[in-house]
Amino acid sequence: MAQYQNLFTAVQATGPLHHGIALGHGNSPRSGEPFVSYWLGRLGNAQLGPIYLGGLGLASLFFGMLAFNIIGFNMLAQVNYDPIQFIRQLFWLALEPPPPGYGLSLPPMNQGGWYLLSSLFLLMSVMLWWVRTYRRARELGMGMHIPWAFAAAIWLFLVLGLFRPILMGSWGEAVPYGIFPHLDWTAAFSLRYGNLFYNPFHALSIVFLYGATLLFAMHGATILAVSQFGGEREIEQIVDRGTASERAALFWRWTMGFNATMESIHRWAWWFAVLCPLTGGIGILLTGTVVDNWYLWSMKHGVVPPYPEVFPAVMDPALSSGVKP
Ligand code: 07D
Repeated sequence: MAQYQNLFTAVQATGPLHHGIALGHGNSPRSGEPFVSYWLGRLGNAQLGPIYLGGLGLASLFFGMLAFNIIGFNMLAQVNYDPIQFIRQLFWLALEPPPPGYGLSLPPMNQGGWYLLSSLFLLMSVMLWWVRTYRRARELGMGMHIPWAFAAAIWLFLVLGLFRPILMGSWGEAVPYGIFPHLDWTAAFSLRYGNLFYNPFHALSIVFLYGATLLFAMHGATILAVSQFGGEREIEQIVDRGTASERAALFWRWTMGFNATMESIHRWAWWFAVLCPLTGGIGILLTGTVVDNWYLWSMKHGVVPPYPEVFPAVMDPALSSGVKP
């Protein structure tokens, strides 16, 4: 018997085009004529638009485009404005922060000045977008869960690019813009501070990263598995017996003895996701400011056993001259 499957066969409910609820006083009009696309409907809602742009959205896009263009044109200049080389070398190109010697002062434009300017614009863009999420949620009478979760990500972004460089006294500590360059920075950062795996907040951050992924997989799978009983009407079913919700809950109670509720699973997921950048930001803020070498820190606090006596004493490589005794 053919069974209803929903892993790839998305349900497409198409009705008349809908412009969304009426907007109150002080709102901008929505832009764009909405239309329906079958292929978009395979991924999400089939209707595209209208979008609410508003003043904040426009301003955010404006500053975001400025940042993007400053980064892009700096990279283009590095390949002598050769479009072919720009494409070929794109993953290796970078806009780097100022060299450490400039501290927190303003360097010449080609010595990190462009980096600082683009960072300012990127920051303005992200902050304006945050206010936009806040205001749109308010307008729809929603809770503030999305803006506050976004704020947690912005916390890590600010620690990496603003708070820690200021505490360290140098813009040179900030992360370069570029695909491989930012990865190289990440690896170099870990090596410089004695392996980030030994930073307990990095470990916690990974727990929440993997944990959020696992919870989302469990929840997504559970809801798809009971969608043939109307399981996507998650919250309203919580109060009913014999529903998709109850089957979903029973599945987990049978297999692992405990189950979240249709409401609490979302709180679990929210906290795991939010705690990932929250703990991560704490870990980065402590690195180089409070702790200089996470491996030595871990040995001192009994997290890792010291090397056996057969080896010479381990010392912080950053303190050594690099010359073998
Ligand atoms: C970065 C912040 C939000 C970003 C915002 C950006 C735009 C862009 C662009 C206009 C993601 C707004 C910007 C929209 C517009 C233009 C052009 C969120 C961010 C708001 N690690 N590690 C983490 C693992 C190792 C290192 C977190 C795993 C090595 C450093 C996470 C492994 C080394 C840092 C994580 C592993 C190392 C991290 C990130 C395994 C060397 C961080 C969480 C299995 C490679 C960051 C405490 C996140 C952090 C971080 C996972 C290994 C270095 C949990 C699984 C040992 C330096 N690592 N890592 O949500 O918080 O990021 O550390 O090996 O700074 Mg790590």
